[in-house]
Amino acid sequence: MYYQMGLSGDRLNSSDQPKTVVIDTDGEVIFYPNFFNIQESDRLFSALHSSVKWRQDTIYFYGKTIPLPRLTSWYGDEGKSYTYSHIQQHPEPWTPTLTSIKLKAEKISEITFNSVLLNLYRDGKDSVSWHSDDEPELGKNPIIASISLGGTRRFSLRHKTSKDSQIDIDLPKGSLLLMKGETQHFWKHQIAKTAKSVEPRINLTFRVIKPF
Ligand SMILES: O=C(O)CCC(=O)C(=O)O
Ligand SMILES: [Mn+2]
Repeated sequence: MYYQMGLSGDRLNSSDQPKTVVIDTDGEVIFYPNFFNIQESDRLFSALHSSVKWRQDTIYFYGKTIPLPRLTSWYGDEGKSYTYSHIQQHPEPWTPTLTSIKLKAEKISEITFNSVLLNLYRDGKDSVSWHSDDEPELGKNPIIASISLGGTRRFSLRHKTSKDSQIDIDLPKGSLLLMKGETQHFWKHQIAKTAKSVEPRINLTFRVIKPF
């Protein structure tokens, strides 16, 4: 079966925020479309776009150095380092803007995060390929709060062993996608490239890095 998720999905109103359950099998993914309103989303996008220390990282692939198809940055508590796509990341210290977003994400996630990975997708050619956030530093069954600002991009989830299990969901500005339980064990996710004209997008994934 092929699902097209949109704002018309099942809506549960157990909290003050409208939410949609995207996955409830082999993990849990919950979508909050209006986590930030449009005005607040635009303000945060501008603030982060101009102030974050964006980096062009590279990966080493079959003997070649390849630039990642997006800019990234890593902020977090001092002393937390993290390996992402074989890149050792040292966090920048929290800024007031990032701390304010973190506090709001923590309230809804009911967990204290100690780091955030930011991605800047400059246009439709920027992407992140199929992966799970299953690095050992994240521990078993990590809770990841993923916030979208700027242009809408399509996020896809695919079960690792069930065929035809792809779920697509467009992530508009101001939305929050919460991934928890066994999601990273059973599912992969991606942001595919698109030929459509899209505005730049910033994604923030708040995470908990465990001590080694
Ligand atoms: O941009 C997104 O929505 C997802 C980013 C992502 O999966 C990651 O950075 O691990
Ligand atoms: Mn990810």
